[in-house]
Amino acid sequence: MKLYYIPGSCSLSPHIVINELGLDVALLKVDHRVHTVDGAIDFYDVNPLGYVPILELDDGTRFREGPAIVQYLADQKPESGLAPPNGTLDRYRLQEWLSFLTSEIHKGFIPLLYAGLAGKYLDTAKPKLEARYAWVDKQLEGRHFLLGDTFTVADAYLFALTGWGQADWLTSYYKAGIHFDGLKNLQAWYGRVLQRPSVQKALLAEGLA
Ligand SMILES: N[C@@H](CCC(=O)N[C@@H](CS)C(=O)NCC(=O)O)C(=O)O
Repeated sequence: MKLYYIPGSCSLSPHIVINELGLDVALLKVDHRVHTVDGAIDFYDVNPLGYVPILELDDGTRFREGPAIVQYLADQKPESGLAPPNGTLDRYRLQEWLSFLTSEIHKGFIPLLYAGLAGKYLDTAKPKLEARYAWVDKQLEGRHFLLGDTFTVADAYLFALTGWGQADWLTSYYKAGIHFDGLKNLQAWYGRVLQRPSVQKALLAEGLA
């Protein structure tokens, strides 16, 4: 398999999941400024929509969309517990989280990114995203991870997104970072996830450690 990724982007989520599972996946870095892979392949030939993550199977089949990709990966080794078994209530709970993360958090960051460029939207977009994070903080009360005691692909996704709130390398885009100061549960969760060897390995490989 191959994973097309942009360092520090949402593709960090499947990258962490691959490390958790110990899967043999080649990492192909996309240059987001010119949309090429290794300076040669036109990334629009891989994904006409131009975005990562893309997972390519050995037979050439390609998957888009992070939430689908991480579930596909987790299902390669169900015993890992990274995704609860299909058809169970917990699996739908996981999908509930992945949908929330993709629409309410992931895409909640986008207006901030453009706000840094255009000087607009911050006043409405930032408080909304901060309110979502405050809600996540409450959900983490008394829990180690989003679904309970077990780390799942939803934690990998939230980790990849949450790094954007304060990332130094994004300050050229953001006018202001997201502040997590009062969110004790979120902070403790972030520290726990950060310590995982799969996460450290992914951050190192993407040049973010
Ligand atoms: N709906 C997609 C969105 C992925 C996405 O937003 N990817 C960003 C990085 S986080 C990207 O590749 N942006 C580069 C571009 O669109 O040119 C998913 O959830 O996987």
